[in-house]
Amino acid sequence: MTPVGFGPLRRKEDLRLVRGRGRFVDDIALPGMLHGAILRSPYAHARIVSVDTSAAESHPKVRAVLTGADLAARDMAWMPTASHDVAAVLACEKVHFQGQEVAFVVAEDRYAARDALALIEVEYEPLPAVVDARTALDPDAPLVRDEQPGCTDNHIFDWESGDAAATDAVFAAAEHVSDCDLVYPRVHPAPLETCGIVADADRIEGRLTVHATTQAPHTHRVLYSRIAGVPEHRIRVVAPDIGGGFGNKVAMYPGYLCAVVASTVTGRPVKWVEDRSENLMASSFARDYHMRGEIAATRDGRILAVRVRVLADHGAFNATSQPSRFPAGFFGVFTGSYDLRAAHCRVTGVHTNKAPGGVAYACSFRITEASYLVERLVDVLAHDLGLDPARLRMDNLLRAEQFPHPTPTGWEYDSGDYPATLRLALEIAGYDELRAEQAATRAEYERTGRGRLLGIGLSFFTEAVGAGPRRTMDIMGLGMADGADLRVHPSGGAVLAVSCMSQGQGHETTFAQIIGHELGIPADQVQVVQGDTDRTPFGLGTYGSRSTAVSGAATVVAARRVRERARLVAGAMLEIDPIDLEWVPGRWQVRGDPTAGASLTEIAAAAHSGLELPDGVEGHLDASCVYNPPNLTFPCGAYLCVVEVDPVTGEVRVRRFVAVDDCGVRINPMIVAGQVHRGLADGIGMALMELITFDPDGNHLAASFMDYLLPTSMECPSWELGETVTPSPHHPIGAKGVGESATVGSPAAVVNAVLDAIGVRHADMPLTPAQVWRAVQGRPLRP
Ligand code: PCD
Repeated sequence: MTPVGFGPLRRKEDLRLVRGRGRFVDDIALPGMLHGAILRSPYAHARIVSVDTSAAESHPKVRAVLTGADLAARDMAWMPTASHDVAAVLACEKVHFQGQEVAFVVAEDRYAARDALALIEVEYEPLPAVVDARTALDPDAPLVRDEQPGCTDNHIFDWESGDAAATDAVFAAAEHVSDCDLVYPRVHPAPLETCGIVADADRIEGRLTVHATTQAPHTHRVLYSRIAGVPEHRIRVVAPDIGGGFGNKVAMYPGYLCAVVASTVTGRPVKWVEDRSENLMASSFARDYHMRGEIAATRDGRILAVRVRVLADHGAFNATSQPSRFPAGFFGVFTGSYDLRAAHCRVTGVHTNKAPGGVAYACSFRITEASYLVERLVDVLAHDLGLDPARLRMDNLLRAEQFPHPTPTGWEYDSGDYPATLRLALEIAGYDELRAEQAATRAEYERTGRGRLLGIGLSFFTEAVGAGPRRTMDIMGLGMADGADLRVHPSGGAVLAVSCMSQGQGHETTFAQIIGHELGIPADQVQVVQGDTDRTPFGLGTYGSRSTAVSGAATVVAARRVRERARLVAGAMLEIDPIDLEWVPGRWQVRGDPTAGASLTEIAAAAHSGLELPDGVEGHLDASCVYNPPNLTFPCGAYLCVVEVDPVTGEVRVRRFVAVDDCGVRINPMIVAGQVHRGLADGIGMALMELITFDPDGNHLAASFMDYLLPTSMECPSWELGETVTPSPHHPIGAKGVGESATVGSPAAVVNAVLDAIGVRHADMPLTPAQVWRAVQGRPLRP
């Protein structure tokens, strides 16, 4: 028997996943299945003069070749994006970035499809490319989107948040202002499993079945329907096991649509799975924000206001996946965790000749950038004023009694005890002893010119996760609410169907635990169904750490509805007014007489039996819920990183990492710890090694894991975790999301630690040995 309710329960899905019995998209083989491959542009910017597919078509194993013109004939050459733009499915008149999709070959096997790509003749007329966002708005910049009528520049949007006048006034009167230019470089979610699809268009039944790597099966079904013109009830989207998403599997990619069209054209199922380079070059990137931050304070360190100017590089198509009214995502939370008088930011989005996207890679829509900005600014301020960064944070954090806290940019933080969280992190780390050790190693270094420098870096973050409410948040017009359907069988076991979709987060376990907690039955008596639009209720899916906050809440409410139905049935069974029954986990019993009652198992049997039920009581115990969250949940955390830097080589070793997270009530603390470990590794990766970069012609310089470095256990210390618990006041079990928290909070802690070690005010990520060495030497840094 597994335990009932919340607690560190081993993940149910691991039974199959750790034995190699997971079933991923590439494991699917349908009878007669063909294989697709994509021809991609070698140029970042070029006009397409001609495309000749005849040689490829005559390859003996090739069954179809699709070009932009073929898709244009079906009105499918362009698809809508979640950010009010369109993106090319297959390029027609020109290519906009290196790796852009130009043609799709379908053949009897993957090798033949790949071989035939080489037989396609494309004549390109290369054009100058705009690669650096900082030059994208220059009057002579090449126009990325000149195929769009009326295009005169590379400008996408201007967006602002906060009160400009009030902020300017605070700055004008402030005793001290610190500022800093920061780049949050382009990085990639890089899930271990790349993106893929098996599309099966059944001409006889007129049905389209799609097995795909998608974090949002229902949203994808709506998109297939809108783009391909097939009604939703004839489309089934199935997400099987997914090998990591991290936001990379939220968007709709050209390869998916090409496979759908190819299956329609050939009448056979078509599989397309991208390789690593394709994933790194062409699917949704993240970040790429150029930020200028200013922070106003009193001379003794009372933070008053923050002012920010951002240039956002959205690549060739504005294909950022985020709620449609938030062009810069939730960047508005750049005020961080502090008690500010005023704040204002202005974000300008521009096109460049780079892959489209700007995905919420492990943060709720641009909060990683926002959190990094403010946590770096606070350290810059500490540096400029000669204050201790821990003290400075402690003095300025929002206090527990200030919640719910309306921020100067219009958010309402739901709950938190920030000082307690920071205090705990400092305590676990032994902050004062660390500072003493740092002083000793520095003195030693100055005396001998040898040794490593110790650095201590802090960050405090507030995440905003669990989008909607649907009143203000939608993706392409679909309000951000999610459903849960709960069926209780005659034997008392249950099947829960949810609209969210696990990519490794362990939903089969945690969602069963939620039911277990609410109904008092063991989690192994609850089967969780997800990732199949034919079998699950509608909802927007899993990203922005919204599953627990939204689908989890829907699950709680559905379970409580089941409990209320069970009460009515128990009343009939016990021949007593249901009012006189009370719930003890797993059982309705007569108030004041614990011996008289019925367990949920007995009630379930009775609910399906011939028992005479009162008028209006339907029988069975099934219930469902569509949950429209009243607000986001706002988890927080205090992180402390200790590094050792070799000033001679620039090498950084992360010696310790303390992470205290507050995600409200924890359903499964073991899974939460795993989620935090994952995000901390992410932070080390982004801070020290991950970078998608381009040469001036727009050639992608990080298209393999030889160049795009991911952190491994070798670079990670043994994590030291702590927790505080301030339940979300509006979530039915007080839980807040946590999946992305550590990715949001950790980069700043690592960067702050490295810069603290070498005594440098600012240097941009990634802090590779070369970058650190330049910083130590006072040489120009990587731009
Ligand atoms: N939890 C608990 N408690 C609490 C919270 C939470 O227990 N309080 C748990 C749950 O239930 C789950 C997990 O934990 O199981 C998580 O959760 P959440 O926070 O709600 O989240 P979700 O929604 O579920 O998920 C999502 C996330 C994201 S978003 C991301 S990036 C990442 C993360 O998740 N991804 C991933 N993590 C992970 N992991 C893994 N393994 N894999 C993956 O892929 Mo985005 O927007 O998409 O970018």
